[in-house]
Amino acid sequence: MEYNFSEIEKKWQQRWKEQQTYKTGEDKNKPKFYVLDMFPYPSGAGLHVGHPLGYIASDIYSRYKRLCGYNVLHPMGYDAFGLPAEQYAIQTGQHPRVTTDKNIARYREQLDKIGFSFDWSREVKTCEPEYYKWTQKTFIDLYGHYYNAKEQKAKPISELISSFENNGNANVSAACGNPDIKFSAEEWKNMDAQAKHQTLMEYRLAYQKDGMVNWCPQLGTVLANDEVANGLSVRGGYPVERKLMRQWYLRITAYADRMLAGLDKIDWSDSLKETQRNWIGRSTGANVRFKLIVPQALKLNDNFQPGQSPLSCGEGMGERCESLEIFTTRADTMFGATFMVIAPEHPVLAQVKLDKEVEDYVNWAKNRSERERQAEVKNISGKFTGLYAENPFTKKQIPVWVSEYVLAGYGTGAIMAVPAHDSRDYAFAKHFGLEIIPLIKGCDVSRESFDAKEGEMENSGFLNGMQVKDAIAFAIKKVEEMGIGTAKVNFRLRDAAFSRQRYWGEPFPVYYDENGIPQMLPLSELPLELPAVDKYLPTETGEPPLGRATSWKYQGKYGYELSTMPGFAGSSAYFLRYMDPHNDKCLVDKSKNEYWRNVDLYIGGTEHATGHLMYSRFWNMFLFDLGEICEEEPFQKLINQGMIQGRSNFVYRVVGTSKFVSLGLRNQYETQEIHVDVNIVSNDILDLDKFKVSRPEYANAEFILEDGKYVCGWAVEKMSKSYYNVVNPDDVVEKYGADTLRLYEMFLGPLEMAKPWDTNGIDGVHRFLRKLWRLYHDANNNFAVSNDKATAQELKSLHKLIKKVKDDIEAFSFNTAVSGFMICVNVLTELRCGKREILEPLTVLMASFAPHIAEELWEGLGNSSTVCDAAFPTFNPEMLVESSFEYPVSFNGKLRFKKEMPMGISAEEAQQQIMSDPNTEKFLEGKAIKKFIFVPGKIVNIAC
Ligand code: ANZ
Repeated sequence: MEYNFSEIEKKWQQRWKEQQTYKTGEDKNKPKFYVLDMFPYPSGAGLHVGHPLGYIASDIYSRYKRLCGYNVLHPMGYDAFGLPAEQYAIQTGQHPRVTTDKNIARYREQLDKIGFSFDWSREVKTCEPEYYKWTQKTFIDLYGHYYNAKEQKAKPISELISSFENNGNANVSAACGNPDIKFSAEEWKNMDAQAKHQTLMEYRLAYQKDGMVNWCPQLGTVLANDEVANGLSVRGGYPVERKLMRQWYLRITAYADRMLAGLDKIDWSDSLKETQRNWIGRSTGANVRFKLIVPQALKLNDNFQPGQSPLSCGEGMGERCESLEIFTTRADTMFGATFMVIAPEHPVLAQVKLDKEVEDYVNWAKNRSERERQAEVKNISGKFTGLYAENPFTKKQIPVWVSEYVLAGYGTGAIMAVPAHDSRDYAFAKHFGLEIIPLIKGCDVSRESFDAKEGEMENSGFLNGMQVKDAIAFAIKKVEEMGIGTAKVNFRLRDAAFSRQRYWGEPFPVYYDENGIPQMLPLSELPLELPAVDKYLPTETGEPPLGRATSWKYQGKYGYELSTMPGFAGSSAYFLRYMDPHNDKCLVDKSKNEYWRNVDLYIGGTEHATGHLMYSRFWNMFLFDLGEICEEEPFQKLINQGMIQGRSNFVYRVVGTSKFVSLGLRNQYETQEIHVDVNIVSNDILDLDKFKVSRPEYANAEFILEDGKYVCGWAVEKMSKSYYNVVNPDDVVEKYGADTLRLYEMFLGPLEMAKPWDTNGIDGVHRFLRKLWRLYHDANNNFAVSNDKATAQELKSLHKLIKKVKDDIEAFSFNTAVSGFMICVNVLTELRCGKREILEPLTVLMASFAPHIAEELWEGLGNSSTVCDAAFPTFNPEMLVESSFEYPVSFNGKLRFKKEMPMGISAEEAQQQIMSDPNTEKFLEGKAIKKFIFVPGKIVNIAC
């Protein structure tokens, strides 16, 4: 029997299932290792060959760790809630659950064919009520906690309430949505239920507020920032607008400092850490109040006196303004602040009479998305408001402008503009002809050298002569002394919008009481399951689809929250659930969590850098604060696999005809390049018959061939249906087997690099497996392995491989490991090595990469248990020490032949061996030896 991969693979997949080979044990005496893949969203298109890349790498690693004696947790599941199933439901009326189940079944079938070592008994699907029950419970806990900034930890809201009752909020150090609220114990006690509720909302880790959201009318829902790209929804590509809506939020900003600090403790790539650092965007600086000057003409009425109001405009967004509060990271540049700019949303604008022109501008700018407004300043826009402010350092009056480039949601929504040292301010000043004062010695503003981080201050009064860094600190101190501001840390990170106006997501465990105040369900009511609805569209009154379930009420009378949770809810704790997937008492039992702790190796795509990987770290830290889990960081090591791109093929139609010309001849004609399905092309040669039946218009196609063949052109592009370059792993498995697919995906190149799927090399990998097979079989294909002692050369080749495979797997360099296998098998084939002493360890080495063939060979070698339970071979460095040397043997200085002799051989023994070699007799040509020269480890020369 030749290497019959299809039979072998079926046999072992069946056997693994029957014997539960991949069921993870709970032997606590063994060290644990947790290997996780980012679980897939089961889309209708099924898997293409790009999807399993990361899964194959993690599978190799899992199997390797098991061979090294670890208890390995390697689970898989589905991120099963999501938009495509719902969009399909809207179009067809089919319940998203049905589509989702169907897609999951297809994914499972495809995954099974590749021979992964997943423990399917631990499968988690986020759409299952027994799982989302725990997502709902965590939401209730988030609602019931606040962030104690002093202890850097989430604490029960009841503690906060008792502080309020005793001392008001004066001594409270907590993350709060409105730092301006101040109240005494007395004031707290006098608040009515509604006011208390609103106050607590400013502290809860899950809270409601009216916020500007990304509203996508076509999808009928709000989207998170990372679900929007260039003003369009990532899924579907529909326009997204800004809209004010009451939403649930998670106070992820409370954890910003801990999330930054945590990055130093985990083994992620520098670029990924940098992406998260930028997303969190910690800036240190100061908030400074500038005195506002309102000309008579702008006053709304004669009594208008902005100085009367105790409130200042800034984060508090008070009703009246006496001053304009700005946030700056460069307090040292205040002497160069020649104008101010405020966001179009700034509340001061509502308190003064604006010119029609200014008002129109404000309305226009407000409706532009944050992204548009932050885009590179090409068309600089802005208006002078008519207001002035006083620069607190220079005491000069400076104009206040309004412009879209200042964002309402960052800092205080107002800036001091320092055109000499900030590039956007510079561009603005140049455009509108505003004053520019350089502040750092040698700074050449005309050359736009804004970013003079180093240097000595000038034109800066009391800061003159100082270095920038010291000047910043001194300026902030001065601001604080003058009582016009304080040092301030700002974050770019925003709280996470947590409501979606969709059907196919986790329902909130929330109902509204008779006063419209949201109440959490008691735990005994969980899970709150999705109700049935007649359509998956918003109601006629614009409520989310859950509003269609008119009798869906708590205790028959209280309306539930009608939005559902976003996609990142379910993926924020799934890795914990795998540790204890069937527990109906809690998300994960403490003892199980203490054993499995966190994920040792997480493999997945870079697209989750700021979404899932931020939210899940936050969620995990919160559960850690509750004492539910024992590790603060969920993913110790993380690797991003590179994208597999498609390799598209083209045919060239002679314009206006149904003739197709081969690549090499196409320049002789006027042609049109057309994508052709890569599945009817092999090694860039088109299958003509298949082409003719691929589309009706090709039925009568004629071909202009090169050497009897039609050669296609090619290009590397995204793998996409529209480019006809999608390769289904099922087809590869069918043709070559799963082991070839696995090896080939690894062989394509370094795991973390993007690379094209190029089937041209797949035959070579397949031939390698046949060669491996033949080492264990005789010419009649009978299993034939001898018990003869291995030679030093054979052992050397094996041990070289042991070392390489171990080092390469540990460095995630799977492509080089595959070439190591190829080299070793070539050497063993040349040596005709069919010895157990070599082939048995070789089988174990192969087992992580090509598990089916390894099992078959392992069984052939007489083993009755699975190769997964073998031990990874031990590397013996002594085997690599050269024990013999191939001596060049010359006659009168002319090299005639080579002879292998032991390293430590004596001159006499060497002479004896050379003399008895039949070659010697031939090259002596009957002459007598005059002199025998022997240089150990170098040469043999015979003078004759
Ligand atoms: C004066 C200045 C001089 C500034 C200078 C920078 C350089 P990061 O580091 O990102 O936190 N800024 C503050 N609030 C803003 C808002 N809402 N919209 C747009 N820009 C805003 O940026 C902080 C700096 O960005 C602040 O420091 C402020 O400009 C501007 F040579 O103040 B700076």
